[in-house]
Parts: sequence; C-alpha cells; structure tokens
Amino acid sequence: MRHILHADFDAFYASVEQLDNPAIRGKPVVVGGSPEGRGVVASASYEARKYGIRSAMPMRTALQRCPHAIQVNSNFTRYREVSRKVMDIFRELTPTIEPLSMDEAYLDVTERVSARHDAREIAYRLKRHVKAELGLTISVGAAASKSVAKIASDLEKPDGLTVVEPGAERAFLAPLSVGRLWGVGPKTEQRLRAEGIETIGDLTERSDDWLKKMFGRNGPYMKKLGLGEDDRPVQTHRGSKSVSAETTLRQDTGDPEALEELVNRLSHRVARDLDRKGIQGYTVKLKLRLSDFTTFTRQVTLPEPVSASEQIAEAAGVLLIAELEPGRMFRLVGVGLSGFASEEEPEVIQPRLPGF
Ligand code: TTP
Ligand code: MG
Ligand code: MG
Repeated sequence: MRHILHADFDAFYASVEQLDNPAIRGKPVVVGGSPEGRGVVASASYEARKYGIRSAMPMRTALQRCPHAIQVNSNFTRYREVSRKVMDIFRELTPTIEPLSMDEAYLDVTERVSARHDAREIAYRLKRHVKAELGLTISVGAAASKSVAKIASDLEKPDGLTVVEPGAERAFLAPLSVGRLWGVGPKTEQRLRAEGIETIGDLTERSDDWLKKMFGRNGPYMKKLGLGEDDRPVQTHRGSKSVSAETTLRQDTGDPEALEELVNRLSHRVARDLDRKGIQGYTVKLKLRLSDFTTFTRQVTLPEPVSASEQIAEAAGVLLIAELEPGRMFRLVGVGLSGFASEEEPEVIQPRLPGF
C-alpha cells in the first residue's frame, strides 16, 4: 500500500502577490496580462473567483465581471523563488517528490506513515509547516495513487485537506464530473457528455470495448483511472540526450486529441531520421513544457529496440496520457529515442518551425 500526497498552492500567483503586498490582501486580485492587450488571467484570488473570474479568461472579461478587481503583472522570478522553497519543504518530508508545475507536486510519503502518524496527520502537518514557513496555503489530497490524490486535493480548495481511504476510491470518484479525470480535456468531455456520460461513475459502467471504439487507447485508460486504478510511481528523475524532434505550440493546449496527433507527427520525424541513420533505440522519451515553462521528460525502456514511427508513437502516447490532467496546459512537446542499439553517435534533430 502506497501513501501519496498531491499538494497544490491556492491561487498561487495571486496569493504570492497578496503576501508581498498587504494592501491587496482579502481583495479580488487578478494576475496576468494587461486588459488593453490580449492578456489573459493567469491566476485569480479566491475573492475574485466569487465574480466568476477564472484562469485563462481574457483579462478584459475579468475586469468587466469585477471592475474593482486589482490587476497585477506576473513576476515569474518571484514565483520561482517561492516554488523552490516549497519544493525544499516537500523534500524535507520525503526525497520522493515529483513537481508537476511551479505550484504543485506529488509526494510519496509511504515511508512516513506509521501507526502513530497516518496520512491525514502527515498531510495536516505539511500544510501547517508550509503556512508557517512561507505564509501561503496549499491544498492537499491523500490517497493510494497519484490520480486520486490529485483529484482529492482540488475538492476542498482553498486550504483543503481531503483524504481518500484505501478501498474507498471508487465510491469517492463515482459522483464526480468526468471532467475531473486525467486525460479528459474539454473536447473529450463534450464527447462523453454527448454519450450520456456525466459522472465518473457513468464512465466506469461502459465496457472497455465500447470505450476503445469511441476514444481509442485513452478510453479504457480513463475507465481504469475512474475506478481508482493507477500504479504510476512518483517520479523524481529526468532523462538524458537522445535523437529527438520537438515543437512549440502556437497556442498552449491541454487537449488530448491535439497532443496525441502532435506526438504521432513528431514520432514520424524521429523515425525518418533514425531510418536515414540506420539505427534503433530502446528508450522512448517524451519531453513536455507547461505554460509556466516548467520542462520535464518521461521515458520508457522497451524490451526490443525500435525505429518504426508507430512503435515510437505508441510508447510516447502512453507516456503522454499519463501526464494529461484537467487544466494542465502544454506549450512544447518533444519525442525522442535513446539507448541506441548500434554504436553510432546520437544526434539531436533540429526543431522545425511550428507546424501545428
Ligand atoms: P493552478 O494551480 O492551476 O491555479 P492556482 O494556483 O492559481 O489556483 P488553484 O490551484 O487554487 O485553483 O496554477 C498555478 C499557477 O500557474 C497559477 O497561479 C498561474 C499559472 N497558470 C497560468 O499561468 N495559466 C493558467 O491557465 C493556469 C491554469 C495557471
Ligand atoms: Mg494552484
Ligand atoms: Mg497547480
């Protein structure tokens, strides 16, 4: 049995601004681009959310909804500093942490849980510690898997603490909207709803065959997650050099279909280059950059070396699906291959202009 926490700052950018400027505490604050340009809201304080203001909304719309909201420009240097500090606090609790973006991380606290301190106690202490050290609140979800912990952390925001006991996953997830599930972007959610699937419970009642027919390999995977089945480990490390191709998107997206299509195209480019060089590799890598510029890679080592486009895309697609989460926006995607079967020197394929 694992014990995993997912911790996420409440209204991260906006809360940092309120921390640094007492005059705007307790007030509607929106951080992001200026209303004159095409700026969008990066983060809205919970006071601002009462007016229906949300992340990614045009700043102009936000200020129409709440004219007395205080607009503040982003200060990434400062947010990065706070991010580093909170990750250090997480690391004091356990070395097994996986940052997902600047303001959130998974922590595997299995080793910390004992008869005297259960997961709730550990999560509670972590929240208290972060508040005392940084003056900011995080919301925490605790569960036996990453996906359930992530969904749990969002349920009682701000300053939330939600624990899903082992065995209670299915009952916990069933009444929630399917949109909360990994890999369910706005487009997929719309398609699910068109099929009468509103809740996670509705989804898990459908057969694997039907889901596969409707949603490809993502279908049965969504169902698995909907049942609370997710054995992905909390990943601490990063990968190394490879033959690769990458693209920066014209517009950030979290849409599973668009991202999968892009992975297929990048895999095709990598395969073509491997073919020219006549080499094969064992390790398929996926590189991702989020809208806040957080960059990371995921990789899988296969039992046989591969060089075909479909094989690379298949492996990279599985890695991709595991990283999709509601609201998680990507600005760059890369696919690569390493662990070469031949002795030839790996080489980086130059990125082309965005063809997306
Ligand atoms: P989130 O954790 O999604 O949002 P949040 O911390 O502002 O609010 P909460 O978690 O309480 O719902 O994102 C963390 C930061 O990432 C956010 O403060 C600003 C940035 N961000 C963007 O720049 N654009 C976006 O569309 C989103 C969702 C976040
Ligand atoms: Mg947050
Ligand atoms: Mg977050």
